[in-house]
Order: sequence, then structure tokens, then C-alpha cells
Amino acid sequence: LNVGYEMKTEIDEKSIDLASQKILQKAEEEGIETAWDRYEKQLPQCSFGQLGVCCRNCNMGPCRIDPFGEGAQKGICGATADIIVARNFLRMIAAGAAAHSDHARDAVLTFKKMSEGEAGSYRIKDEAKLLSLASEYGIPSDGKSLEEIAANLADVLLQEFGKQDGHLQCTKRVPKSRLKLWAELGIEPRGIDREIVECMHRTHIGVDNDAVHILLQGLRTGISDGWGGSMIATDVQDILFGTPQPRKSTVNLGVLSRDKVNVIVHGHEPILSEMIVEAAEDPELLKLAEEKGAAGINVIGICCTGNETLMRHGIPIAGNFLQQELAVITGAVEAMVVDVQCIMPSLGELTGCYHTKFISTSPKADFPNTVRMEFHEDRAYETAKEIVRTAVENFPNRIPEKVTIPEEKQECMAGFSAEAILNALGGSPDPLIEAITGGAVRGIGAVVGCNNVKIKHNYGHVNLVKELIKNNVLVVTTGCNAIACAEAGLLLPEASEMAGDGLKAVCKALGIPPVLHMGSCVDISRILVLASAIANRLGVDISDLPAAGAAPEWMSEKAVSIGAYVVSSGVFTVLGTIPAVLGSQAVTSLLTGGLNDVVRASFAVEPDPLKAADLMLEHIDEKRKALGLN
Ligand code: SF4
Ligand code: MSK
Repeated sequence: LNVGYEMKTEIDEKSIDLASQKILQKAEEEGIETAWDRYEKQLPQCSFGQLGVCCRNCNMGPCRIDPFGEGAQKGICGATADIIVARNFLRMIAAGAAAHSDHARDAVLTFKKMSEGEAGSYRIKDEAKLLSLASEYGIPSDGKSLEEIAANLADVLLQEFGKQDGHLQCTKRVPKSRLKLWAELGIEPRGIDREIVECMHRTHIGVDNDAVHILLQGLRTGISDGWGGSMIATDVQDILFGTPQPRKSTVNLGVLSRDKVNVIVHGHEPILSEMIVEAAEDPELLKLAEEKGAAGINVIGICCTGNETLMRHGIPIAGNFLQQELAVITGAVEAMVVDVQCIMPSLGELTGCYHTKFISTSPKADFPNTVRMEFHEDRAYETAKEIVRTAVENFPNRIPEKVTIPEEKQECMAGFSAEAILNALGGSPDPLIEAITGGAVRGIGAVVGCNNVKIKHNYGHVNLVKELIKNNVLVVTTGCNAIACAEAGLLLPEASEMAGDGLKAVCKALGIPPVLHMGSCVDISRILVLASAIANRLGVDISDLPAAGAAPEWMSEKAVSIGAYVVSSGVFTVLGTIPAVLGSQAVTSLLTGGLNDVVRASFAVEPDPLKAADLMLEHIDEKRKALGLN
């Protein structure tokens, strides 16, 4: 029954990262609680919850199924373990898809306001992408201003959310064979919001009570996220803020400055952080910083807001999900500025132990003990300036005795949008395809996802990716995996020395790292676009490619939605932490095997990163063989 994980009490058992270990030591000395301590207090975690067999979808419950078969085998309404597990899983997908897609909606609304001249300082930064997207959506551009084209495009994109007839237009980027398969299975998404609403409807008491039927809706909702909401978010953000190009930066807690004002941007949406980056260069604020005794203003990122500003501006990153508390514990953060998603509510109490201002900016998200500085597009720059000013004015409150900034920081190269990768390849995927067919590159590994206290911080990420590149698998990465890889020095062209001979030669010829940072969590859509381009060029389906995915330390509901769309797209995916499905044999075997007969891909669960890499390599080799490659 116990599918949990043992507590790691020693600091070096909590994280592989030296900078994090040093700050965990500081936390211990100062009596400060972190996620690891709270995890310990949760142990042993509820086995019913771990197995997914607890239901509280109506107020006759909560009901739970006895996994030993001795106690109750049905909920009060008659729901079995299969039904309860499938419904719980579907609700996770719905929440994850909602998070990505609501983020996308806000990006499109900002885009629309911009086109109407009502979004203050926002401008079109990538005209070429605007025109190409407009043409993809069938919007004529002749004789129209860029703003008019943007307004038309925004309207069409907004319709994707509330569409009532037909299917999503954005999913048409997938290879035709896959689209046909989705249509045959009846899982081609209709409207982005509609799929999420339908999940909630189906999981209400007394609606959908067939595990397979429920899970098919999960796949459809996942697709509406990956090829819908997430893809729209990426595209619109590229038009507004620029499509990322390769650039160098630095990562880890050592990017916090000893003598400058440290402003951390954390969460997921680049809409405000773009303005904060600009405001930090405002001469008025730089002068104020000088007056307050600071040597400048240092904007740095955490999680995916950090990935967005890293990808487009080379802004350094202080850390990934499990480093958010550690950054505050350095005592050197003047402002922790947050928007939405993956922000621990613990930051409220924690920032109260230091001089850090905890500033929440989204109308949707608040946390304990925040200074609320709500952000609206029409006053974006002004709000960004107020936020940075608050941070600057807080600089004299820094308590020198409480400050410890680890010296560890690591150079990295990021900014590999699909467009940038194609540029690096000379304009077409052919050189990469030749490297794959010739055998220099064995395949492609997409490694993404969060941190999770159940796995030693960054251990799963770094060891899996190292093993893949050692075996000539080119890795594409996003989210917290990308940050973990950056901290381990894997995002540099020089890291090709850790790669197998074939991959090393390809990286050296192209001047690229063996691990390509493609962006934030919504930017997994970039990986889909790349996979689609390669499959189309080869005239095969995505499921035929020598490619595999992994989320070694996943924890969020978004990751479940991501898993659903990656597998639905035909990519075998290894999860490093166990989803709450083991209470149903039917759901478990469908996810880990049966889906192969449905979408020609499935999940595997393997917490050991080296064994996970073996599973991915085995899969890649099978696909190579089927394509007739050595
Ligand atoms: Fe119990 Fe059924 Fe209500 Fe769930 S929906 S709480 S299984 S009665
Ligand atoms: S931030 S969703 S912890 S990857 Fe995108 Fe990291 Fe996972 Fe959040």
C-alpha cells in the first residue's frame, strides 16, 4: 500500500545542488521551515489519496475504496475504484489545461488591447510571426495595418476558446495522420474552454461513469491545452515580446547581487515581467537606487516567468520550483514579485522573516501577507515602475547579518525557439534529420516538468538528461527541468563533452549545446511544433519518430495535462513520480499499456532516472528499427 517516499533528513539528501544545500543549512540554523520540513510533517501521506481512491465529488461522501478488497468496494453512489480514479485523474487534467489556457486567454486579451491602442506600452515585436500566424488562420493582410491584422487575429484566437461548432483550428499543425487518428477516436478538441467545462460536467456525480470514456475526454482536453491554449500562449507572447533567439545568461542562487537591488519575478506570465525588465532600466529608478546606496537594479527570475525573461532577454534565473523559498532565505531579496502558478503560499510567512516585500500582481491570485499591486495592461509600465520603486526603497532595510548569497552560479545558453533551432540548422530540419537517420543522433528526448520533494531536488532531472546525452540523444527541455540542466552546466555548447561521440560532433558543428532550452511550460508547444516539422519532413507520424518524453520530478496538475497531450501526440513518456492512479488496475494498465492501441503511445513510471533513460533508449531504438535505421 505504501507508494510514498522516504524522508531525506540530511541536507545533501534533499538537493544535489550545492547552492541549495548551503541555503538549506542556513534555514536550519535560523529555524526557518521549508517545503522539505512540511513534507516530513505530512508523512506518512494518506494511502487512499496516493492511490486515487478517495472521492468527494458529492456531499454524501467522502467515500473511499479499500484497496485490499476487505472493506468498501464502492462509493455510496456505487462508483467503483476505476470510476473514482479515472474521475480524479480527469479533474487533474482539467485543472492543468485550465491553468495553461487561462494564461493564454490573458495573453490574447492583452494582444487585442494592444491592437486597439489600449495596452499602454505593449507593441508588436515580431511582425514576421504575426503575418505568418495571420496567414495560417486565413486572415488576409493585404492593405491592412499591422494593428488591424493583430485585431483580426486576436478575434479568431479568442474564438478558439469559446468555439461551439467544429474543431480547433490550432490543432491543424499536427501531422495529418495524427489529426485523422484523433478524428477517428472522437478526441479532436472542439473549444478550449468547452473541453475543460465538459471535464467538470462529466465528473459531477452521476454523469460519466466509464473509466475508458472518462480518460478519452482527458486526452481530448490535454490536446486542447498542448495544441490549443499553450500553443496560442507561446505564439502570441512571441508576437508581443519577440521570438526567442539563442543567448547566454547565468543561473542559480549566486545570481543574487550583494550590492544591487534584487527583484525576483516568479510565476508564469511574461506580460508584467516584460515591463519590470524595462522599468529596471528606467533612469529615474536607477538614480533612486543609487541614492539608496545600491549599485543598480538586478532583475532575476524563478520558475517559468524566469524562463520567459531568460529566453527573450537573457535575464538570469535564481532557481526552479524548490528554490523559491531558498532565494528568500538568502536574505538578499528586496521584492518577490509573483503572478500565477507554482508560487508557494508559504512565501507569505517566509518573507515576513526577512525584509523581502512579497508583491502579488494578478487579479486572480493572492497569497498571505502580500503587498497587492494589481496589474492591468493599460497601466502596465506605471505599475512595473511602482513595483521596482517599492523594491528599491526596500534596499536600505536589508539586514547584512542575515544575508548569505552562495557563490555558485553557472553560465548557460537558452533561447531555442523552434524558429531558432531551424535557423541554427540552416533553415530546415534536414541536417537534424540526416544526423538522426545517419545515426550520429540516436533520437530526441523531451525532458520537462517540475521539482517534487519526493525526489531529491534536481537529481532526477540532471541524471536522466546526462544519461540521454551520453547515449547520443539530443535533449529538448522546458520549465524546471531546463533550470536544473542549466544549473548543472548542461546548457552550454561545451557540455557536448559529456555527450556521446555522435551527438558531440553534431553539437560542435552547429555550435549548440546538447540540451536545448526551449522555454517555459506553455512552450512545450514549441517541442510539438518541432516534432511535427520533423515528422512531416519524413512523411511519418510523430509516433514513428525515435523520440521519447520524460517528467522526472513532476508535481503540478499542469504536468498531468502535459502528459495527456504529449502521449496523445504519439510520444512515449516516462514519469518520475507516481500519479494517483494505482488504486485502479484498469486505469493503470490503460495509461501504461492500453493507450498504445489507442494513440500509439503510453506512459511508464520510473523514479530512478538511469532506469528511466534506459526505457527511453529502448523505445527510441525500437522506433529506429521500425524506420529501418541502424
Ligand atoms: Fe461517494 Fe459517489 Fe459522492 Fe463520490 S460521487 S463522494 S463516490 S457518493
Ligand atoms: S514552473 S509547472 S513547477 S515545471 Fe512552469 Fe516548474 Fe512545474 Fe511550475
